[in-house]
Amino acid sequence: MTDSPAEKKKIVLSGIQPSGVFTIGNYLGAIKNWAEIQEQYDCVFMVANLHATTVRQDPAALRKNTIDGFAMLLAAGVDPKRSIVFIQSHNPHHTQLMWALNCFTQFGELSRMTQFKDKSARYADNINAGLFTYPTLMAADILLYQADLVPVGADQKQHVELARDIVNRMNGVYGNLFTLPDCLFPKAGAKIMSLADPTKKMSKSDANPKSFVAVLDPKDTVIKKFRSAVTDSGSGIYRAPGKEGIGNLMTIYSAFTGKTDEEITAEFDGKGYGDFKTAVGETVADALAPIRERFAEISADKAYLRACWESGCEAAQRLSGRTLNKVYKKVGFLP
Ligand code: AQP
Repeated sequence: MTDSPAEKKKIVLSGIQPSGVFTIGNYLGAIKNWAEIQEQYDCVFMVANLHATTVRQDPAALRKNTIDGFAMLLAAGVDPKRSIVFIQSHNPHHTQLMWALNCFTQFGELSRMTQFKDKSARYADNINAGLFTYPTLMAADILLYQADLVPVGADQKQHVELARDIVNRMNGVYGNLFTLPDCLFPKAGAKIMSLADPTKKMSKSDANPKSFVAVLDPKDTVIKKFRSAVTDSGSGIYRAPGKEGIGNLMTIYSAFTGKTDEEITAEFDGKGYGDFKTAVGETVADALAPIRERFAEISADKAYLRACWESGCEAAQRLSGRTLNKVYKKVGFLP
């Protein structure tokens, strides 16, 4: 991170939940982009394991997914020397700031969050307070690091807007406590849909493993999953209503090859869905191969991995501590 005002870059904060193994949706929609923006911004990236527990997690699986998720960020090109990379639960400032923010957030505001409404419908037997206050924890994540920009999909925009409302409210009462954050939207075309139901987002916590391709899936599994992807019963590789499955495969193929829709349609002119699916599978598997190899190397070096998350946590706490101290003092908590 740069400290001198002449070099001051904007600060970016982003996180990913270890709620499963990372999919190509997570890779294309988030992690790949994180590796790319490190040059331009001062970045803070975290494995958001606190957020993951708003839904029931098996403790052993959560531990494994947290470690694997951290290793995956490094394998995909997030550089722990250049960016701050850490595990959310290692920094207690997040939950400490969250308390202060909770007291400046209205029940009505949290009730209006569409993700809360969606998730309460999906997990109707476990509508816990954590699910309800998820947006104030997310606001704490952002505000602790005085982030200028938050890379998010459209589904998270409402949460960043709530963080902005909290900033305006608390800055209005206490003076200049927090930077007002903005969304940083990824380039178009990054939303990857489920291979089992192309009208649904590909998700790592989907109970059907055929619905997603994990970054760590071996080559034959990747090809098999693409070959069994749900498509329509027609022919022709182009986008049209009713051909959402083919459209999704085109999005994925395009993201990994840089080819346009027209180029893809021309490349597969006269060929069947089977040929296209195999080509997508092989392309994706080959593109992921170097990441899988780096992941295996990094994961084998447990001491290196631990050293990375410990130094990441120290750097994170150095920054977040400044904000937390300022807030606690202003609110009236004794030092
Ligand atoms: N299908 C997707 N296409 C593009 N981007 C995606 N992201 C997730 N799925 C896709 C992006 O990945 C980042 C991390 O997401 P997250 O783990 O914080 O939560 P999520 O969006 O809820 O991801 P999942 O995989 O769907 O997790 P579960 O199954 O636990 O709900 C975000 O930047 C997100 O946009």
